[in-house]
Amino acid sequence: MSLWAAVAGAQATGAAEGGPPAPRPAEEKPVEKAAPFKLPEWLTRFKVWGWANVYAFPYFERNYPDPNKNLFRIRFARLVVDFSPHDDFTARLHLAGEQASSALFFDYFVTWKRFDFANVTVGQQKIMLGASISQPGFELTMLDRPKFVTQFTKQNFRDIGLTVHTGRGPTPRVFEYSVGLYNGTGRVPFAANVPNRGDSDLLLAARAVVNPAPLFLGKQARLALGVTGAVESTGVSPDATTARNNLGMALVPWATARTTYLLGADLNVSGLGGLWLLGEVMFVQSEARPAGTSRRMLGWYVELGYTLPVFDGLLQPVARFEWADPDTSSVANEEVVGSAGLNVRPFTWLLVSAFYSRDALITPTGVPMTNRVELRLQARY
Ligand SMILES: [Ca+2]
Repeated sequence: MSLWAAVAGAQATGAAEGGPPAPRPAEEKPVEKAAPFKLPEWLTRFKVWGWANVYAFPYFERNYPDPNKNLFRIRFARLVVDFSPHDDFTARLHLAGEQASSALFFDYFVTWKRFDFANVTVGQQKIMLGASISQPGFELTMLDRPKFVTQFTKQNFRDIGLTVHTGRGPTPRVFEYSVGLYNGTGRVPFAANVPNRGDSDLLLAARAVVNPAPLFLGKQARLALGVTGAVESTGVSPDATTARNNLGMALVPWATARTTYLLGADLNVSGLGGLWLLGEVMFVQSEARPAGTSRRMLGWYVELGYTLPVFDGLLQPVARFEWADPDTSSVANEEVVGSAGLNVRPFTWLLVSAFYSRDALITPTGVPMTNRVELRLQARY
């Protein structure tokens, strides 16, 4: 026994050498405490979480064609199960209840995380087609993503395939990337038929982000510049339903084989004294095959927010301006949206927001406007 162990042992019994024996409490019976309930080890490797958004439309111009006319609707209702059977692996099942669709499998994939600079994700997953799409739904500063971001890309931004990417943990990074190859069919609804596609009908997507802020502005700061590129080849003639899973969704008007290219650039500034800035430009070109018609689309937006240094940072005024042209070869078909609102976070799990937006559709005969007031209640669990 070493000297330190001997001293420690003596102190533990209250009988250090040369000292009086420690008094023992008389007649005290040991109290039997119930052992705390412990989950089996394998069960702790599951994490179940999600979020739900309820929207309300207290003011909405009902002459405008829009499917969201009800006073209340559920925009997001999500349940995610992450299972990590081994430190190098994560498996995810992401269930979603979305408007105009029944419960769906959004994500089901496995990620191999052995190397932080090259994680590999295989399965159905979200494709990182720009800054707005890369944001999780529960972190959206505005009520929703810009309308054109959804229209220019694909339904739910998901596809089946393989992605190699940098680790997606909370540690800030100076460089992030993702490169993926997908079958281009899009998100596969549960038990629904999916059109067959030729072997060469693939979607290739790549994104890189450089964020030098952690090097000189601290770990929380983000000054990130991103670029995104994607190309998709579609061999079958998409109909109105399946086209929603192709790049450019239903904005590409012809039902024939086509090749579509997407290019995007974005800037995100956050973690600097309450400032939030997100700007993005996106260009899409689709070409019918074997040759002939082509369609070009261009859109951009700027989003600005500021977390006020009062009430423990509870209040965040936000605003966004977005402009989109779904066909650059024709005039008077552009759409301009301006919106402003306030986010309130009384608890970390609760977000309450109010937004006003004004949507202007430029047409050859005039500029019809739509004004609306929308409320958001988001709970995370
Ligand atoms: Ca135009």
